[in-house]
Amino acid sequence: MKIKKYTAASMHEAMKLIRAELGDEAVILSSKEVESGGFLGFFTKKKLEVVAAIDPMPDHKPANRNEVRRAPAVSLQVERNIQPTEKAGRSDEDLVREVNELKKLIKEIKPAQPLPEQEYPLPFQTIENQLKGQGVSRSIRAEILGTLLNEWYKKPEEDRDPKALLNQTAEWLKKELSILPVGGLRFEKKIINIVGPTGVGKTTTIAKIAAECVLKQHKKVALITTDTYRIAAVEQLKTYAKILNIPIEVAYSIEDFKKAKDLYKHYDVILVDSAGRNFRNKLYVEELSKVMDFTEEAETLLVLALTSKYEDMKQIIAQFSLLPIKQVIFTKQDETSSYGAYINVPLEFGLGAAYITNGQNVPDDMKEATIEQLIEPVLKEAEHE
Ligand SMILES: Nc1nc2c(ncn2[C@@H]2O[C@H](COP(=O)(O)OP(=O)(O)O)[C@@H](O)[C@H]2O)c(=O)[nH]1
Ligand SMILES: [Mg+2]
Repeated sequence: MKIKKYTAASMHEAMKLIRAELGDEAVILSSKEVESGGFLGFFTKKKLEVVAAIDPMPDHKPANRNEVRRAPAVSLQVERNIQPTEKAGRSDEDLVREVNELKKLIKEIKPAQPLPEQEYPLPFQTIENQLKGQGVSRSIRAEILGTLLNEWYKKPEEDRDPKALLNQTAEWLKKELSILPVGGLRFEKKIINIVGPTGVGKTTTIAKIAAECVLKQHKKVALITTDTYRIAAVEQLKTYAKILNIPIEVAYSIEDFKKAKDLYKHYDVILVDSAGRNFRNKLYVEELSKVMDFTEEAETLLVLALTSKYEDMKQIIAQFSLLPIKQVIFTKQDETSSYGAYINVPLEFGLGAAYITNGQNVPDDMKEATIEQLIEPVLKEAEHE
């Protein structure tokens, strides 16, 4: 094992130095921006410090996914270098020195530290730009790029194909999303609560789900609305109920809610609408609990509009985290061209996705979420004019 630190003006330059000295099998362990030169804090230059290593006996052991998640470009090599088989023929002193060297390195490496922006070698930079342009969060991008870089330098040169990187990114995302509940409602619970901030499309989406249940699945559907804040909101859902010829009850209190639930006990599905209000108001979610049922009998879906900023979405999710939510519904896909939330919300909050809505038309503008539908728009190359 040979580990070496390089300082260069750019990642490209560092790669050249590393390749010249350590060869193509070298692996990047970490990189960070450092300041160099200067006088009394003035005239300093930003440089890149890259730690690279070459393993004389590569064993191509696959990376441990969780370790990669914490420190993408680092863990693989550290893990491989404590393999006992590689230590044959070395003295204890060598081993102790190597372990100390590694310990020192690990301390220096900040977990999941992304490479400085605009500093990836060209084919990787293309992926970085695409993900960044779509609003995929910095830490997820760092994980993906770290994994791609590791895989790249593990391969013999003739097997490295820049065109395969996009596919590898898709595979990485697929694997990560596959452990989350992605897909439409299975209606295992009778009560479906729809919650979320104002104006995201809760009522419209309830009408779409109700129509799907009635028209396609021939289920017996009833509606309850707890959104009594605005008269217009009640009327809006009543109109959909009339069109679909299904019953609706208005619940002003938990007692009303329980009565309505009892009234509809022979129905297959009860869809429950709720008031939006300001998601910054902490009391709001507590108030919801006073008129809705969040017990085992019910499933609760959070509606998020893709037109919201991700920073706001994070606040919304935090606000609703008191409720037992496993899946979200993404609305207004048709009103944006930035889909990073499809990746950020599942991977950063462990939430699956049930539906995606893409227009105001009831019932047509809604589809069941699939892993492909979440990934494709994020990786779709920006259309050139
Ligand atoms: N473009 C677009 N508009 C939508 C979508 N879903 C809902 N809307 C519109 O968003 C507005 C608010 O919807 P509403 O269901 O009343 O939201 P709520 O306050 O969360 O119940 C209405 O004008 C809807 O027609 C969608 O997927 N795409
Ligand atoms: Mg509404």
